[in-house]
Amino acid sequence: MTTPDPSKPLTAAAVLERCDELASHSSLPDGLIERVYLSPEHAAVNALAAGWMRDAGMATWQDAAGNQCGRLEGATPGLPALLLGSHLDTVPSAGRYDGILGVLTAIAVVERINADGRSLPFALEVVAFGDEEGTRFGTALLGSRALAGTWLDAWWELTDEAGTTLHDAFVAFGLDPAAVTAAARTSNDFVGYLETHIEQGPVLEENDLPLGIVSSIAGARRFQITITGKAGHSGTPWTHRRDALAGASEAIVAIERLARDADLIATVGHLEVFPDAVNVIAGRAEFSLDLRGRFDADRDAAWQRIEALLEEICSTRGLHVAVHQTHAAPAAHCSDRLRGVIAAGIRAADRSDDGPAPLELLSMAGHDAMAVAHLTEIGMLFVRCAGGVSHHPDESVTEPDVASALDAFEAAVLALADGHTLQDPA
Ligand code: HGY
Ligand code: MN
Ligand code: MN
Repeated sequence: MTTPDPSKPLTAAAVLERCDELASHSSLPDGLIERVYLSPEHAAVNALAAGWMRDAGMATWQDAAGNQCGRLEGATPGLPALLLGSHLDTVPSAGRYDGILGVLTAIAVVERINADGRSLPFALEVVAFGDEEGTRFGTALLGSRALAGTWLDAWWELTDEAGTTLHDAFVAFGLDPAAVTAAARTSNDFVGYLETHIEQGPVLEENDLPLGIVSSIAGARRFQITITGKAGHSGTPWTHRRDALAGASEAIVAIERLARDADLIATVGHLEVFPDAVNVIAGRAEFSLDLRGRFDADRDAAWQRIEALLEEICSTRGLHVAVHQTHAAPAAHCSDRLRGVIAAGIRAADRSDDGPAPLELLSMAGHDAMAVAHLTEIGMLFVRCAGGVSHHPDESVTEPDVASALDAFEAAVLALADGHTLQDPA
C-alpha cells in the first residue's frame, strides 16, 4: 500500500499507483478487471480505501449497505458535510479509472486540506459506493440509493448469475438486510455532493481540454426483452418458421434507428438465444436494452414507440414479446452553485482566470450523483480519458490531467468553503 508522506500532498502519480493497486482486486484472471457488489473483491478494496481515508485524517466506517465512508470534521464537530466520492465497483472487463479515480481524488483532496490544517465551515465526507454499475444484480446505483434513502425492498429478491439473492449476498458480506435503512442519510447531513469522474466520452479530448463541468446527467432506463417463437429444425420451410432470433435482430436494428432519429442513446449489450444450436431455429431470444437521453420525457416517449415497434415486428412474425424494466433513474441536473465552484476549481487549476469559460457538457453516462441528487445539490468534474474509451481495459488518463483534476477538485472544495457563489460558467 502506498503510505503517503504527510509532509507533501498526495501526487497524481500516487493516485494512479492506487488505481493500479485497486485494479489488482478482480474476480477475473489475466489482468482483466471485474469487481462486483458484496464480493470478496469489494471487501478488499473497502479495506484499502478505509486505510487511505484514515491516512488522510478521516474517521471511517462501512455503512449498512456496504459503502465505505470517511469523515473529517470542519471548524466545529458535527457540522453538515460536503460529500465527495464515487464508486469502486466495475463492469466486467473494465477499465481502472471509472469510479475509482473519483474515490481516490476525493481522499487525496481531503488529505491535502487536512495537511494544510484548513478548518472549513463544513465537514468533509468521502463515500466509496459499492454498486454504481448494477453489474451483479442488474439494478444500478444500489449503494448510492441506500445512502439517499431510496432503497426498495423489492430488490432483495434480485438474483445474480449464480442465483444468489441480494438478500443472501448482504448476509454473506456480513450486512443485515433488515438494517439497510441505517445507511440512509438526510438532506440536513450535507451541504452538497461533488464527484470527479472520467468523461467516458470524446468531447474533452476533441476540445483539447483536460477538465470539464458536468451540466446534467442523462436519465437511463434498462429493460429485459424476451421474444418467443418456436424452436424447430433448421430445414423448416420459410412458411412454417417462427424464429425468435430473427425477430430480435430486426427489433434491435429498428430500435437503434429510432433512437438515432430521436437523439437518444440505445444499447443492447446482452443477448441470449435458446436452445442456441447451429441447426435449430431459435425458440427464444432474450436481450437487454439500455435507453437514455438528456430529457426523461423524450426518452419515455421513445420507449412507447419502441414498445409499439416490438409488438408490430412480433405480430408480423408470429412471435410473442415480453418486457421487464430492470432499472430506471431520472436525469439529474447539476446545481448552478456547484457548477460555479467546479468552474472556479478548473480556472484555479489552469490559472486561467481570464481564459475561456470552462466547458460544460452533458454526461450520457450515469453516475452515483443521480441518486444523491435526491438528497442534496450535485456537481461533477469531468476528466479527459483517451479516445473517450471506458468500460474497457483500454480506459486511460494521463498523470498531468489527474494532477489538474486534483488541483481543480481541491480548489472547488475551497471555493465552496470561501462561500464564493461564482457566476455560472457562460
Ligand atoms: O451505465 C452507466 O452509464 C454507468 O457507467 N454505470
Ligand atoms: Mn461505469
Ligand atoms: Mn462510473
